[in-house]
Amino acid sequence: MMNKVYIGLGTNVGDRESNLKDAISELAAVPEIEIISLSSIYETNPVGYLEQGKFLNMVVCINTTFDAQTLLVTCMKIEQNLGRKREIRWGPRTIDLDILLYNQENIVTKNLIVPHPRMLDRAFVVIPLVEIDKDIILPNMEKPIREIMDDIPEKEGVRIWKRKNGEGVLGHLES
Ligand code: PH2
Ligand code: MG
Ligand code: MG
Repeated sequence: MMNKVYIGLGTNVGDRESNLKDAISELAAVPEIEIISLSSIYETNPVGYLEQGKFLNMVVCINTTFDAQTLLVTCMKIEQNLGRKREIRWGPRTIDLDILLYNQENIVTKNLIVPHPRMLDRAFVVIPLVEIDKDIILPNMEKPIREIMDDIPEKEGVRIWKRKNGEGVLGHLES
Protein backbone atom coordinates (compact mmCIF):
# COMPACT_ATOMS: atom_id res chain seq x y z
CA MET A 1 0.00 0.00 0.00
CA MET A 2 1.32 3.42 -0.98
CA ASN A 3 1.24 6.13 1.67
CA LYS A 4 1.55 9.87 1.11
CA VAL A 5 3.70 11.52 3.76
CA TYR A 6 4.98 15.02 4.42
CA ILE A 7 8.31 15.35 6.25
CA GLY A 8 9.68 18.60 7.69
CA LEU A 9 13.46 19.13 7.59
CA GLY A 10 15.40 21.56 9.77
CA THR A 11 19.11 22.30 10.30
CA ASN A 12 21.17 25.01 12.01
CA VAL A 13 24.59 23.37 12.57
CA GLY A 14 27.40 22.96 10.02
CA ASP A 15 26.84 23.38 6.27
CA ARG A 16 23.09 23.71 6.41
CA GLU A 17 22.37 23.38 2.69
CA SER A 18 24.57 20.26 2.44
CA ASN A 19 22.72 18.78 5.40
CA LEU A 20 19.39 19.23 3.60
CA LYS A 21 20.80 17.80 0.36
CA ASP A 22 22.36 14.82 2.11
CA ALA A 23 19.16 14.04 4.01
CA ILE A 24 17.10 14.13 0.82
CA SER A 25 19.65 11.98 -1.03
CA GLU A 26 19.45 9.44 1.78
CA LEU A 27 15.64 9.45 1.68
CA ALA A 28 15.70 9.08 -2.12
CA ALA A 29 18.13 6.15 -1.88
CA VAL A 30 15.65 4.07 0.15
CA PRO A 31 13.84 1.71 -2.26
CA GLU A 32 10.58 1.99 -0.29
CA ILE A 33 10.59 5.81 -0.60
CA GLU A 34 9.86 7.92 -3.68
CA ILE A 35 10.34 11.69 -3.52
CA ILE A 36 7.25 13.42 -4.95
CA SER A 37 8.01 17.09 -4.35
CA LEU A 38 10.18 19.52 -2.41
CA SER A 39 9.44 23.00 -1.17
CA SER A 40 11.76 25.96 -1.52
CA ILE A 41 14.39 26.33 1.19
CA TYR A 42 13.54 28.93 3.87
CA GLU A 43 15.78 30.64 6.39
CA THR A 44 13.95 30.88 9.69
CA ASN A 45 14.39 32.46 13.10
CA PRO A 46 14.78 29.88 15.86
CA VAL A 47 11.59 29.00 17.72
CA GLY A 48 11.39 27.61 21.27
CA TYR A 49 15.02 28.11 22.26
CA LEU A 50 16.28 31.47 21.04
CA GLU A 51 20.05 31.35 21.79
CA GLN A 52 20.99 29.53 18.60
CA GLY A 53 21.66 30.21 14.94
CA LYS A 54 19.07 30.58 12.20
CA PHE A 55 17.67 27.44 10.63
CA LEU A 56 17.17 26.33 7.09
CA ASN A 57 13.80 24.58 6.81
CA MET A 58 11.94 22.84 4.04
CA VAL A 59 9.23 20.23 3.53
CA VAL A 60 9.33 17.15 1.33
CA CYS A 61 6.40 15.05 0.11
CA ILE A 62 7.06 11.33 -0.38
CA ASN A 63 5.24 8.16 -1.33
CA THR A 64 6.27 5.20 0.77
CA THR A 65 5.28 1.62 1.40
CA PHE A 66 6.67 1.91 4.96
CA ASP A 67 4.30 2.08 7.88
CA ALA A 68 4.70 5.15 10.07
CA GLN A 69 6.86 3.39 12.67
CA THR A 70 9.30 2.04 10.08
CA LEU A 71 9.48 5.44 8.44
CA LEU A 72 10.26 7.02 11.83
CA VAL A 73 13.13 4.56 12.38
CA THR A 74 14.41 5.34 8.86
CA CYS A 75 14.33 9.08 9.57
CA MET A 76 16.16 8.60 12.88
CA LYS A 77 18.80 6.50 11.13
CA ILE A 78 19.36 9.29 8.58
CA GLU A 79 19.67 11.84 11.42
CA GLN A 80 22.34 9.62 12.99
CA ASN A 81 24.17 9.10 9.68
CA LEU A 82 24.41 12.86 9.26
CA GLY A 83 26.03 13.16 12.68
CA ARG A 84 23.18 14.33 14.86
CA LYS A 85 24.16 14.25 18.53
CA ARG A 86 22.15 13.98 21.71
CA GLU A 87 20.96 17.47 22.39
CA ILE A 88 18.85 19.92 24.30
CA ARG A 89 15.18 20.05 23.43
CA TRP A 90 14.50 22.59 20.67
CA GLY A 91 18.24 23.37 20.58
CA PRO A 92 20.78 23.34 17.73
CA ARG A 93 20.76 20.33 15.42
CA THR A 94 22.64 19.10 12.34
CA ILE A 95 19.45 17.70 10.84
CA ASP A 96 15.93 17.05 12.09
CA LEU A 97 13.44 14.97 10.09
CA ASP A 98 9.90 15.20 11.46
CA ILE A 99 6.94 13.25 10.11
CA LEU A 100 4.26 15.93 9.76
CA LEU A 101 1.40 14.02 8.10
CA TYR A 102 0.90 10.35 7.22
CA ASN A 103 -2.01 10.06 4.81
CA GLN A 104 -4.96 11.47 6.77
CA GLU A 105 -4.18 9.29 9.79
CA ASN A 106 -4.13 10.22 13.45
CA ILE A 107 -1.31 8.26 15.07
CA VAL A 108 -0.52 8.28 18.78
CA THR A 109 2.20 5.96 20.04
CA LYS A 110 4.89 6.30 22.68
CA ASN A 111 7.45 7.79 20.30
CA LEU A 112 5.38 9.20 17.44
CA ILE A 113 2.40 11.54 17.22
CA VAL A 114 1.02 12.43 13.78
CA PRO A 115 -0.04 15.04 12.74
CA HIS A 116 2.99 16.64 14.36
CA PRO A 117 1.49 18.18 17.53
CA ARG A 118 3.11 21.63 17.17
CA MET A 119 2.97 22.02 13.41
CA LEU A 120 0.21 24.64 13.27
CA ASP A 121 2.15 26.90 15.66
CA ARG A 122 5.21 26.80 13.44
CA ALA A 123 5.35 29.03 10.42
CA PHE A 124 8.61 27.28 9.41
CA VAL A 125 6.51 24.14 8.83
CA VAL A 126 3.24 25.60 7.56
CA ILE A 127 4.66 27.99 4.95
CA PRO A 128 6.69 25.36 3.03
CA LEU A 129 3.88 22.81 3.45
CA VAL A 130 1.28 25.09 1.87
CA GLU A 131 3.81 25.98 -0.83
CA ILE A 132 3.96 22.37 -2.05
CA ASP A 133 0.26 21.60 -1.51
CA LYS A 134 -2.00 24.61 -1.37
CA ASP A 135 -5.04 22.41 -0.61
CA ILE A 136 -3.40 20.54 2.27
CA ILE A 137 -5.82 19.75 5.06
CA LEU A 138 -5.27 18.11 8.46
CA PRO A 139 -7.30 15.10 9.60
CA ASN A 140 -10.36 16.30 11.59
CA MET A 141 -10.14 19.81 10.19
CA GLU A 142 -12.77 21.04 7.78
CA LYS A 143 -10.75 23.90 6.24
CA PRO A 144 -7.46 23.70 4.37
CA ILE A 145 -4.46 25.08 6.30
CA ARG A 146 -4.17 27.98 3.84
CA GLU A 147 -7.44 29.40 5.23
CA ILE A 148 -6.06 29.60 8.79
CA MET A 149 -2.75 31.23 7.79
CA ASP A 150 -3.81 34.43 9.59
CA ASP A 151 -3.70 32.52 12.92
CA ILE A 152 -0.11 31.26 12.49
CA PRO A 153 2.36 33.27 14.58
CA GLU A 154 5.70 34.78 13.54
CA LYS A 155 5.39 34.32 9.79
CA GLU A 156 7.85 37.21 9.34
CA GLY A 157 10.53 34.95 10.83
CA VAL A 158 10.37 32.72 7.72
CA ARG A 159 12.06 33.99 4.54
CA ILE A 160 12.74 32.33 1.17
CA TRP A 161 16.45 31.42 1.02
CA LYS A 162 16.56 29.36 -2.18
CA ARG A 163 13.51 29.30 -4.36
CA LYS A 164 12.30 26.08 -5.93
CA ASN A 165 12.78 26.33 -9.67
CA GLY A 166 10.86 24.62 -12.44
CA GLU A 167 13.51 22.00 -13.21
CA GLY A 168 12.04 18.83 -11.85
CA VAL A 169 11.74 17.49 -8.34
CA LEU A 170 15.33 17.92 -7.17
CA GLY A 171 16.06 20.98 -9.36
CA HIS A 172 17.01 23.60 -6.79
CA LEU A 173 19.06 21.14 -4.73
CA GLU A 174 21.36 20.14 -7.57
CA SER A 175 24.47 22.29 -7.66
N1 PH2 B 1 13.14 23.02 15.26
C1 PH2 B 1 13.00 22.88 16.56
C2 PH2 B 1 12.98 24.02 17.47
N2 PH2 B 1 13.00 25.28 16.84
N3 PH2 B 1 13.14 26.65 14.94
C3 PH2 B 1 13.22 26.77 13.61
N4 PH2 B 1 13.23 27.98 13.07
N5 PH2 B 1 13.29 25.68 12.78
C4 PH2 B 1 13.29 24.42 13.29
O1 PH2 B 1 13.34 23.44 12.50
C5 PH2 B 1 13.18 24.25 14.69
C6 PH2 B 1 13.12 25.42 15.50
C7 PH2 B 1 12.86 21.55 17.15
O2 PH2 B 1 12.81 20.56 16.27
MG1 MG C 1 11.52 19.15 15.08
MG1 MG D 1 12.47 15.71 15.43
